[in-house]
Amino acid sequence: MTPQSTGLIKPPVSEPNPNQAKSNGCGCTSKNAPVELDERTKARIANHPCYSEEAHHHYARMHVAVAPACNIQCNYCNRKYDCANESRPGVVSELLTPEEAAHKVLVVASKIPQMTVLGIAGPGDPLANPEKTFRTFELIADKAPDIKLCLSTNGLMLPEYIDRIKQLNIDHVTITLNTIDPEIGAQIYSWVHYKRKRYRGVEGAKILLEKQLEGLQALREADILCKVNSVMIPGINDQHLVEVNRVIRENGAFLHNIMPLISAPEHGTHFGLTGQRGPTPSELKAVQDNCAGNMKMMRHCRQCRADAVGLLGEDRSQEFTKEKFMKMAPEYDLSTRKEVQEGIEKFRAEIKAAQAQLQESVAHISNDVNTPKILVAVATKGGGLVNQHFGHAKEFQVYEVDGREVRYVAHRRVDQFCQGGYGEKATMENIIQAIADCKAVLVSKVGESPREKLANAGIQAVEAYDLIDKVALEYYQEWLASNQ
Ligand code: CLF
Ligand code: SF4
Repeated sequence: MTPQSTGLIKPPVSEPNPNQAKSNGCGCTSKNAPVELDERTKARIANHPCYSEEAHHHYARMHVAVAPACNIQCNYCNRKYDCANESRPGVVSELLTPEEAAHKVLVVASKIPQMTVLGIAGPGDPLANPEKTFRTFELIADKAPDIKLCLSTNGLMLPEYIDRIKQLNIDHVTITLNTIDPEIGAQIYSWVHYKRKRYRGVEGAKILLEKQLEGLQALREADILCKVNSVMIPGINDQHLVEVNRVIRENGAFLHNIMPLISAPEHGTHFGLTGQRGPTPSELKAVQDNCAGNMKMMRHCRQCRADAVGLLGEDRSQEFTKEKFMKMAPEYDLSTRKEVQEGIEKFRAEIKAAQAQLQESVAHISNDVNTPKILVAVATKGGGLVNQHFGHAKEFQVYEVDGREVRYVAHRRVDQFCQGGYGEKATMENIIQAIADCKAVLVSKVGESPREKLANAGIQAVEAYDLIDKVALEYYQEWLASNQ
């Protein structure tokens, strides 16, 4: 079924989105036009680690798992586990009451003052559990007013709750919208439960898709920032996602997060059991690149848990299990949090100044010169720095470098190389496979043995402790000189 199929949901008449790519004047948008944000939007996302790629190096989010029920069945979800629309498949979170959740948020807010966002993303659909979800938000808004509230939903009930969302000052909402075509939707959703009735196939998908677009429009009208998640399912919606991107942009979405389908058979999902594969990293990147000229694309999503805590690349949820956090005092202190966050902002300003200087120093590379693009992997603990030992990395961030720009494109999860002081052969192979398309890996330190193995695989290990942009550009110049 093509996007032009007769079943396509007709999007409502749209108004221009102020944050989409600039038109080139002939009505279509240039693939290379930068997506510029207005100042107000920039301020609204400045410390949201999902909505701002830059912020994710510095600020943390947390989720509370208060919403167990769901009103649809996605073929990539097994309801024994957390909602796979906003969480990593195969994970089970500890369910909390709104009061327990509020206690946990206050505990985390004091232990991790750079935690700026509270999201509710499951373990089912937050709007299929409206009372628990909104009660939790109410408690947080009352006790920790500086924390931004964030909600992720499949969108079915969004039009019904838009006023409540606005009232509660929930400024960021994610809709998982995988298609605008009910025929494609019928291959993704096995049923939709709406107003006490269960609908299957195209009929069910049509209801869901209409509500999702209606919800998206309503968010725009209510001036609430909306991110759209789309799960990329090869052979089902992969070719269609560019069309999805166009429609959501026209209807007010601010950011598009195309996530890979994860369909391990052991998760027991329909797709997992029927052999539906997920996309390769290069297939995912190709679709993201195809959409990138039109609106901001999120590429740093970690498909986190419904009880995730910490920076996006780290998982501190085990430090705050129910057994542990219920024994901790909720010592939320607004002034300490402000102080820490002011320190972060100072540090960010310094990084920005250093990056601006860097840009000046590479400005001599003419824009006319078509310098090749390469990928480099980076070991980082955050802060926009190369600052992690090769052996300690549980993921590598991948950047595309062309001599002028250093652009975040993906992250690759790996098994940690250093395990009790010893690196394992199998772990090394797993790491090399994960970053095989990178020319170099930028790390604060690396041992002789892994350095040699990386070199044998054609990946140069570069040791540095500095700005990611700086180290990547310096390496690029070296690489270019030896490859010309
Ligand atoms: Fe949570 Fe989602 Fe809000 Fe972020 S996560 S509800 S927008 S605060 Fe972020 Fe996690 Fe990706 Fe979600 S990395 S899965 S996009
Ligand atoms: Fe699962 Fe989330 Fe889909 Fe519900 S909306 S079926 S919880 S992935």
